[in-house]
Amino acid sequence: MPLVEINFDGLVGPSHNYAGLSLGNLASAGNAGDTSYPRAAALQGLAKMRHNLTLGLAQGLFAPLPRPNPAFLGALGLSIIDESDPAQRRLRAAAWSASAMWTANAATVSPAPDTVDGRCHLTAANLVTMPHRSQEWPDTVRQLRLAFANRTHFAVHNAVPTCFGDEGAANHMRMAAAHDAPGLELFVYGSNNGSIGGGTFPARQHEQASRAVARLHGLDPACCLFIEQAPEAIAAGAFHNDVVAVANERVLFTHEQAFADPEGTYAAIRARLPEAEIVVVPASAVSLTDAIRSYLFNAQLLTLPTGEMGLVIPTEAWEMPSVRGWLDAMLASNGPIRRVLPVDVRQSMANGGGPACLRLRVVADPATVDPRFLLDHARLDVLHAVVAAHWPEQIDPADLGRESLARSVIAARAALLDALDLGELG
Ligand code: SUG
Repeated sequence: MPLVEINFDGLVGPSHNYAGLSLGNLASAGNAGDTSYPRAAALQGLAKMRHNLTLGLAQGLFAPLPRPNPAFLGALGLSIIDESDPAQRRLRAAAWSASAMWTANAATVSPAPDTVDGRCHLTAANLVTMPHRSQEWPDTVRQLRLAFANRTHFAVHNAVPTCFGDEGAANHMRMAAAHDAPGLELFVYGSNNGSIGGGTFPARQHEQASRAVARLHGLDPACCLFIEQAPEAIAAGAFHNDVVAVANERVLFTHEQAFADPEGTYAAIRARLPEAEIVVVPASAVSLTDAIRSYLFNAQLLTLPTGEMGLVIPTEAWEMPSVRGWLDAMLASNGPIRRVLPVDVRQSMANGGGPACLRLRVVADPATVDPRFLLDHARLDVLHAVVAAHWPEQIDPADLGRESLARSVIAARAALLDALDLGELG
């Protein structure tokens, strides 16, 4: 059976809110305290999934995790209903965060053609750098173990030890002649926190975490590159590599300031994958600041059924003059990316999550995946109806901890799991 790329998008959870929890993520900080619109956010996400499906691509889904998280709150001596204690505002917001929607951070994935045992390996990401994200992985791994339960084809690993921060596929790229051919896996880590103007942003990906994942997946060391992210990219707000670079098959699409040693990185890629095409956007055309503000690189670079490559970008990128100018010139040239496809995911973008953050790529035969995690138009219609009926219209951060909101958010997720026949995740 054919191995194809399946994009597993995270459905935006009913507790989606803007709490300003992610130091180094400029959108999260800039929108802290704003009113969020969970229903609109989830419908935007579903429209993006439908867009990919309509392009003729395989599309999967991960369900939101339990939020507010009773296990996290309980371990901190806090309770779900808590309307009175402003001192615990950040911890409460952490327990309510819908951040698991950004499934590019759920795990790192090495497809079967790359691994020593010929299985697709997935390692859940520990996400330890941010408290609100550090609580995700035990529930994430439960979901991965259901979706990829077929042990002939998949191996799912627990997160690596929390002494080494791991943010999953957001700091991992794979290049190959084709999805089903053996690939070159690129692990991007930060060894220095980014500092600018007296402030310091954390490097979230530790090199040792990346190396551990490569060993756990049984990768051939000759087919792995460990690449340092440019500290100035972290300082400018690229808290993950996928904010400044994305790869698909033989193409790497990158900002020239993404890596600490760009020329050395390109040479190492070309030495191992001679057919590699590296599309570099110079800072003279799109500054690092514009690249990060627009999320041009937080794009889904996809091989379409026609064989052409398309770039699914956020509308913010299409609307930014410097980015639009560069994209127009690229489309007029003879480059490998032939189509640009803007999508509206503004509610997620306002927390620093673009089209690429919202999906985890798994190269596999869809017939080997639990069908409850795969989508077609009819299942999308069902999800649309559940979200329209149950997701709160809006959340003010001051509402977190309120009993009525907690009840409606918990009931909304239960309705979704029911519709997906995923009661065991309850
Ligand atoms: O981890 N934002 C997420 C965005 C993740 C984007 N993912 C990738 N680039 N792959 C983060 O910083 C904001 C939550 C808040 O502030 O309420 C947040 O978690």
